[in-house]
Amino acid sequence: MKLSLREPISALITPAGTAAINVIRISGEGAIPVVARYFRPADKLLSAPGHSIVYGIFYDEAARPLDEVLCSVFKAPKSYTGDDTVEISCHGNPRLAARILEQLLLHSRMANPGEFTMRAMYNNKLDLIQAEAINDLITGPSSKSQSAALSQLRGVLSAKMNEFIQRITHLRIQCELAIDFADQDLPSIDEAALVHDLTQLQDEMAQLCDQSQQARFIRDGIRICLAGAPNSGKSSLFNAFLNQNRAIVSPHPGTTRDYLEESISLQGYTIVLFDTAGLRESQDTIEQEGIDRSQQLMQDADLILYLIDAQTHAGELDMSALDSSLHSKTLVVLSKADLATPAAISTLQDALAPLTVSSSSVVADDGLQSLFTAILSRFKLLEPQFERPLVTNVRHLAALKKSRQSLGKALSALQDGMGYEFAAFDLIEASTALEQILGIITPDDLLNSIFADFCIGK
Ligand SMILES: Nc1nc2c(ncn2[C@@H]2O[C@H](COP(=O)(O)OP(=O)(O)O)[C@@H](O)[C@H]2O)c(=O)[nH]1
Ligand SMILES: [Mg+2]
Repeated sequence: MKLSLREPISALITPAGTAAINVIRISGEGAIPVVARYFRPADKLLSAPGHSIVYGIFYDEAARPLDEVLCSVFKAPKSYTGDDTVEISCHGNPRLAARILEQLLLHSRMANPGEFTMRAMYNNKLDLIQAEAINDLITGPSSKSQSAALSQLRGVLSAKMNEFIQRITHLRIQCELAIDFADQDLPSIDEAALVHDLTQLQDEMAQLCDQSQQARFIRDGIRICLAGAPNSGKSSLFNAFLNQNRAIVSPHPGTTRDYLEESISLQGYTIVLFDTAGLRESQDTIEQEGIDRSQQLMQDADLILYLIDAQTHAGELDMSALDSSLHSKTLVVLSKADLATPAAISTLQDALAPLTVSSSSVVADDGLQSLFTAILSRFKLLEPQFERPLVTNVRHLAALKKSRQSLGKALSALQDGMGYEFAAFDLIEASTALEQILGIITPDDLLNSIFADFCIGK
């Protein structure tokens, strides 16, 4: 899909529905005269400076007044898109907004999803990372995912990518000089320094890739599965996390058969929490199906909270129900801590080492605090995250990995004495991958698919 970057495009930019006001945006060459066709006083709109608001009446094609509106005027390049833009605020009746948009569409085209932002990118108002951050900022489910998006919008990650590109370019120029002057009697380049810089760059990229796992937790939330023997207190803990009586709590083992799923915010991070059927051998086919589902949820979870009743130790022996491959993502919770002595808890804790153990009580004051801290520290989410660049987007991560691979190839080329030509070629590949992250050179198809995820009006 090849789109003209000049023709005016329009869309409703507030949610379709009854509200105090609705806003319709038109942007592109001639956007202001298009609105002026339907707006009185037209001359006031046509002569309005950028960043001003003009009050007037919007008429339809047949010169019937439709609504009293405010037109916010933005002039190129000082607008969201970088082109002339008018945002018409009308009364919040969806039919009115539709009528106004209808008139504008006689002289403009309906904007595609994300097209305003796409134009902003083509007009160098923002790079692709920042454009994608805008979508994340709109759709981010938690305050932390929004902070991460905002930091990307403010250019923290872009700055890092640009720095990487500059450093790669610097290395490439040295390789190219070495090629050009190979047969001359000039001082040769310092190959040890080149290898050193290249290794350093590769390490920094590797670190950024490693941190992306954590970034995924910030962006998409952490999937936590409650598991353990029947009656160990899973449903009670589930309800305590949610702060409501969502799951049935009962002293009868085997109450929870199907699983329950709810999203909550834990200190600004999204947690997707699953309450599951207790793990035990069961003759009941429905309960057994529930237990099979619990096993599957444990496989898919980022963290398993495995509950052991601190008083009765019931479930302790059932640790065998937990596949040993899952131990590394398990946090053992000694539940009902209010019913056990600190000494008993500490003995249990020692017995369960080297697994990480925390305790909880849904009846004691602050009985969940140490568990919350244990969860967040496990994902290294206790320190502030957002001053440093974070790769939260899979597309960015894939490109970063590709770039790091190319650096690795360049390094081997140098170390194996294959010649600077090879190293220079690999370095070009390495920076190309990063340029794709920023949208400097990104194929149209990819751009279209990225912006297709946006909502219309953005
Ligand atoms: N004193 C105390 N009792 C609890 C606690 N958590 C759960 N219980 C009780 O333990 C029983 C089983 O709880 P439930 O949440 O249904 O366990 P599940 O089968 O693992 O889901 C219920 O009678 C709860 O009231 C706790 O922290 N302290
Ligand atoms: Mg239950």
